[in-house]
Amino acid sequence: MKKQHTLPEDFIMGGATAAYQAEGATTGDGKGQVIWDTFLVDKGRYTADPASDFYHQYPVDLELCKKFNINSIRLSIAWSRIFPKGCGEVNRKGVEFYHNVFAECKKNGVIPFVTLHHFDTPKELFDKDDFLNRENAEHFVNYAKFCFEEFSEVYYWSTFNEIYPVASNQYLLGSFPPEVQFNFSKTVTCLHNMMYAHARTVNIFKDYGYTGEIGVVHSLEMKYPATDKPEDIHAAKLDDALSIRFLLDATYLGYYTDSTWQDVQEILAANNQSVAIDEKDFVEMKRAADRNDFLGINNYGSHWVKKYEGESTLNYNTTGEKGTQVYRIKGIGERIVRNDLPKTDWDWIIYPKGLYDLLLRIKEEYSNYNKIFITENGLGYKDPFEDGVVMDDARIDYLRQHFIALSEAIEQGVNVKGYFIWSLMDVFSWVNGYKKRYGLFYVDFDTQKRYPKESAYWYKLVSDTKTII
Ligand code: BGP
Repeated sequence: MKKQHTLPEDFIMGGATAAYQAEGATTGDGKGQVIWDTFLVDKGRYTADPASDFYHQYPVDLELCKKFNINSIRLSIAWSRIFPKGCGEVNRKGVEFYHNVFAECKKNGVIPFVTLHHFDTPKELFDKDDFLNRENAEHFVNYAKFCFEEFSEVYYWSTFNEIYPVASNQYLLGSFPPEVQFNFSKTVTCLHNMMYAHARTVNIFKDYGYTGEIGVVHSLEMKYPATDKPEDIHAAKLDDALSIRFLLDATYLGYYTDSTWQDVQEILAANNQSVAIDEKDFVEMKRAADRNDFLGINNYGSHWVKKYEGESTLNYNTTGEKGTQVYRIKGIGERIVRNDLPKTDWDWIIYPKGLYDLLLRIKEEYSNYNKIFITENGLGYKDPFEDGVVMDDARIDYLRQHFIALSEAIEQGVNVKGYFIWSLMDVFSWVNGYKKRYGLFYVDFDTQKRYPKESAYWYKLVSDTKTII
C-alpha cells in the first residue's frame, strides 16, 4: 500500500503575496515612490498598476482565504506607504490601509504574516545606495520599530524578504535596478549590511518586549556538485558559501565561520575585489543569533554547479522560452542544465528532494533555528484559462511533491510549522511580467475578477484533512 503522507494538525496553510506585486495603487493615498516605478517605465515593460489591485480587493482575497481554508496570508508592508521618503513624516493614510487589512484578516480568521521589506526600499533612500549605505540600514530599523509600535495586532514579523536575491540581483546579476553586474564587493557589502540591519531589528523587538515572533525570510536553494570531481565539488561549495552559508552564519551564529569567510574571499580575489567588514558589527549580530523565533524559507528549486574558468556570462530567462538560461560566474562556477530533471518554462529545475535535503541540513548545521515556515514555494506557469476554469494539474503535481518532501522532513524531526504557497492569487513578477502565474486564484488583470484554479480546491482539501492527496 502507498504511504499516506500527513501534516501536523496545527500546520499553517497559507498564501503569500508582496506589497508591490499585489497592491497596485503605486501613487495612491500619499505613497512614496520606489525605484521600480521608474525602472519599469524606463525599460518599457509592464507596470505595477493595478497589479492584482489588492489595495482595493483585499476584502475579496481574504474572503477567498476563508472559503478555501487558507488560514494565513503572507503580505508585506510597503515602507513608502508609511514613510513616503523612507524616514521623517508618516503618511497616516498608508498606516490606516494596513490597519484595515489586518482588521479584515481578523474578520476572516486569517493570520497575517508580515514582511517589512520585500524588494521595495523607498526611492529616496534607494537612490542613496540602498543598503550599501549604513544610514539606510538605520532608517530601516526606525521604520521597523514604528511598525512594531503601531501594528500591535500583528504577531508574526519578518524583517527582510530574500537578502541574497536583493544583493545578487542588484549587484551581481544586474537583473534588478540599479542593474550592476559582477560587483562582488557591493554584493557582499549589501548582504552583510542587511544582515546587520536584521540583527538590529531583532534586538529592538526583543529588548522592547513586543508581543509576537520575529524572523527573516531567506531564499535557500541547494547547490550540488555537477560531478564528483574535486573541482566541481569546490565550485558548488563556493556557490553555497555566498548564497546560503553567508546568510545562515550571520543569522544563527552572528559571525562568518572561517570556512565561509575563506570561500567568499576566494570569490572576491578571483574577481580582483575586496570587502571590509567592521568587526564591531558582530557584537550586535551575535546578540541576535539566538533570538530569531523562526526562519522563513523561500525555495523554488536546486542548482548543480561545475567548475568554470572563463569570464562571467549570463542570460536570465525572463520570457518563459525553455532552455535559454545561462549562468556562469567567474570565481564561482557554472550552474548547469540537468536534462534528466523536469524544469519550468523559465528553466527552474524542479527537485523536491532539494527541499528535503535543505531542511535536514539546517537542522544539522544550525541547531538554534527554532522553527521553520516555508514562506514561498510554487510553480510559475502559463495557466490555461477556459470559460473561467483553470486546470493547473502541473501545479498540483508540483505542490504534492513538495508537500511530501516537507512531510518527510518533519518525520525526520525538522520543526516546520507552516507553508505559504507563492502566490495566493496571481500577481505580477518583477522581471517576468504578468504571464508567469503562480496563484491559487486566477486574476483577470483587466476586470480584476478572481477565479479559483483546480489547485485551490486541492489546497483546500489538504488544509481540511492535513493529508497530502
Ligand atoms: C521570489 C520573490 C517573490 C516572487 C518569486 C517568484 O524570489 O520573493 O517576490 O517574485 O520569487 O519569482 P518570479 O516572479 O521571478 O518567478
